[in-house]
Amino acid sequence: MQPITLYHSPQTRSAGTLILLEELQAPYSLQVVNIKSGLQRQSAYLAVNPMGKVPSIRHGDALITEQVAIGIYLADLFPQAGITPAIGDALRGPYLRWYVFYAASFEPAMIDKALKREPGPVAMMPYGDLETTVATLVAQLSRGPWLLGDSFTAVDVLWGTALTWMTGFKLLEAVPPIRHYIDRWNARPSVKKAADIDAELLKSLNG
Ligand SMILES: N[C@@H](CCC(=O)N[C@@H](CS)C(=O)NCC(=O)O)C(=O)O
Repeated sequence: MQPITLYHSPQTRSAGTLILLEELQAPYSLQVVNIKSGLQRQSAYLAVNPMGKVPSIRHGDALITEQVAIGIYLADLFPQAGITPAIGDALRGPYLRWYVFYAASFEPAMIDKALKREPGPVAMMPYGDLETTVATLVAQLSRGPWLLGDSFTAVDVLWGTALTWMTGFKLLEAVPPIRHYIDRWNARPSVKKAADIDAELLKSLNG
């Protein structure tokens, strides 16, 4: 296996990738890009991700950006972890659906809300309207315990981390299906492990 490097800044979206690597028990090394110091806008990192955003990963010679692409890629690389519905598995389609729904609909809706942007006409918006977007998620989570039902999969890593910060910032109301999902998510050892890694990194960055 070629080496995997995660470009990571503590307590950002790249924490989700860190947790996923832990869930997958993947070998990896960390390259810290402290976004508070503006390293993401310097040429060394822009050569990795011209968008100046984390996460990014390097796997051998391949650079992969965008947390959703990284999540799908890494989960496919380590099927032995048992959290990746394979091509041909009945859960594969729904699995991809919820990955893409996050990036294409849910997060844009939440950011529009956070920035108090006036929503455009429903037919023009990639997510339609905020209420339907949130209701679609809540209906799915109500089936529980995980997004795809009984099986915990890699897509839960994306949603667990995102719903934790979105409810933490009060962008999203923690109605019971969301709250119970977040509680289940935060009880996973990988979440604690990544939080410990971030705490150590923050100590050295601030110290
Ligand atoms: N579309 C990107 C967004 C990543 C993103 O927004 N990352 C933030 C950290 S949470 C970032 O790198 N911000 C630094 C900056 O823009 O200066 C993804 O999904 O991976």
